[in-house]
Amino acid sequence: MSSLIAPHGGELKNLYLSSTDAATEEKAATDYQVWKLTHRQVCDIELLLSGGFSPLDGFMSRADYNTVVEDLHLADGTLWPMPITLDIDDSFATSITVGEHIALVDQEGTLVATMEVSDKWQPNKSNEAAKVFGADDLAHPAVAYLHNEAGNTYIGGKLKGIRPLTHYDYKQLRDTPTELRAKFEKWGWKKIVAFQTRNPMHRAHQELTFRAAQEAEANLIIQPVVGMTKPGDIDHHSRVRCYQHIIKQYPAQTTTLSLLPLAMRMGGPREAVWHAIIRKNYGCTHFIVGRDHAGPGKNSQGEDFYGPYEAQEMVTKYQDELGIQMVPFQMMVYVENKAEYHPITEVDKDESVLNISGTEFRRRLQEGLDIPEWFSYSEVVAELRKTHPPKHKQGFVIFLTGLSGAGKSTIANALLVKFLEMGGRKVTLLDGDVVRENLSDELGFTKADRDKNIKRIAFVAKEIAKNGGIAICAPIAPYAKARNNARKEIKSSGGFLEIYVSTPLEVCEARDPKGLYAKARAGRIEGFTGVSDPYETPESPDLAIDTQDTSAEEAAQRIILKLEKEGLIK
Ligand code: PPS
Repeated sequence: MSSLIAPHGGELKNLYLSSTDAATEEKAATDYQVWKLTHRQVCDIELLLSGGFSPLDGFMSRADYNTVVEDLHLADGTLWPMPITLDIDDSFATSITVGEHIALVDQEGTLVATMEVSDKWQPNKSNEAAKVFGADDLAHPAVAYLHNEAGNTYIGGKLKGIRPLTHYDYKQLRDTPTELRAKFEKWGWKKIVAFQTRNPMHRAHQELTFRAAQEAEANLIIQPVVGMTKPGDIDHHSRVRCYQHIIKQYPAQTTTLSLLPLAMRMGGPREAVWHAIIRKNYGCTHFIVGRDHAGPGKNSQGEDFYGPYEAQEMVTKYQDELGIQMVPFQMMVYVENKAEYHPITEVDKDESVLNISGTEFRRRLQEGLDIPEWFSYSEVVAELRKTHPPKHKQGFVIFLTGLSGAGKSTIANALLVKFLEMGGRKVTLLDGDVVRENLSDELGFTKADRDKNIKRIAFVAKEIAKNGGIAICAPIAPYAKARNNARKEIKSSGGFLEIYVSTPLEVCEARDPKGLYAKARAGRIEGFTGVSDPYETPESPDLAIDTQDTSAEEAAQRIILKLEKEGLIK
């Protein structure tokens, strides 16, 4: 078996041209059609060019794609479990022909590589989903990506690398496969165990990796993914600061940290095989595969997509072809009477064990609850608390919607001063009129213009909430779809309450504070909401307030109580 382990990884591709050839190719590329790479494609191309995806020398051809999807091997029989394809949209697909060279640019428009298009085809996405991810189920993030984000056409071809992707963050922690192999060589590291992670590491992970390295009598590399992980994961900037604390817990000279710009697919068993090949390319000899490796969570029936040890089984199946040794690992639990971590399989029946699940950990972080020292290092918890403050310290948006004259602005102003009196968070009022004057002065009141107006308000409010502030919005926002989009957009960055100011049209019209209803009835204003333009009543607002029987003072109090109930204020 050991003869199969390639010390420092075996053959490595390097798809970058020499500087003179790159300069010539860059000139030629001015005549090529340009494809702007998506975020995921940027991650893929970085690993293709640097050799992290060796033996691939470009985005997959149709023949390789087919055999990889059906049988986890490239057309030449080499083990490779994951399709690495370049998906494009319909208009680019019609504009290019096989045999043509294209320029691939990053999100800023910088030329990264050129590709000679050798294949162009329309994949059967449902078949790809079923074969690669085990189910054509949109609850799987990679399947959702495949159907909802990826283009309908794939193109394949060999790449010529012009320049490496630019990263401005954590430069000292980023290594190419060549650089990492050279470090191992220089440090005299012969056996190296790699640990893959997309989560913050706590004590159990530290214990697990330490034991794995000890058992293999090897050095250890913590190689977290910083490209794309599962939607909703903790951002990589926060995680890397946690890993920098964790790394200090290992004996000196034994362990290193290096970031991997991979775009994960959450493909469980296939992904584990893929991760192992990547680690081999980075010069590692051993790779830890734990419980539910790269698991995507539950399917649409509420069941796990993969069994907890399916990834280990698949890596075992292909062990002889891999050239890197798997180190399987069981779940670690804290044994209370021993005040130590042990693999769950080594714990006596009468011993009491403690564990905090990932979901419970996130809940405690959200609620600002205690996270015990036996579970995580205090430096790690402090780091996470900084970027993930408890709910009552996060930003939120109060989105008031209702007819002109319903009382939105009056309530918004009452709330504003109450929040200012409470202190603690910065408050911004985005009132309908004020926004129209400052952000949307070129817009009218057609449906398209109103939708654009709400989109702008949602964008600004989201930025405010993301940075811990309070945004009070008070537009008419007559269309349900635009309001729902605003909720969706903002929810990922903070709290959101939709308050329907439900004062009926007759009352608003009788008030007519700006005389607009009278003008609308007289036909002097076109498309006036409630008179000659629709208002779609919110179906399930967080609160509905009718200002006929509720004063602004009372309305503000009701909103504050609701915020308290939601845990957004304390
Ligand atoms: S929207 O639909 O949400 O984009 O409207 P909004 O930006 O909140 O509208 C701001 C104010 O514009 C005045 N106004 C009109 N309202 C509705 N329909 C028409 N055609 C119209 N023309 C001008 C109206 O005074 C809105 O302010 P409020 O504070 O709601 O009275």
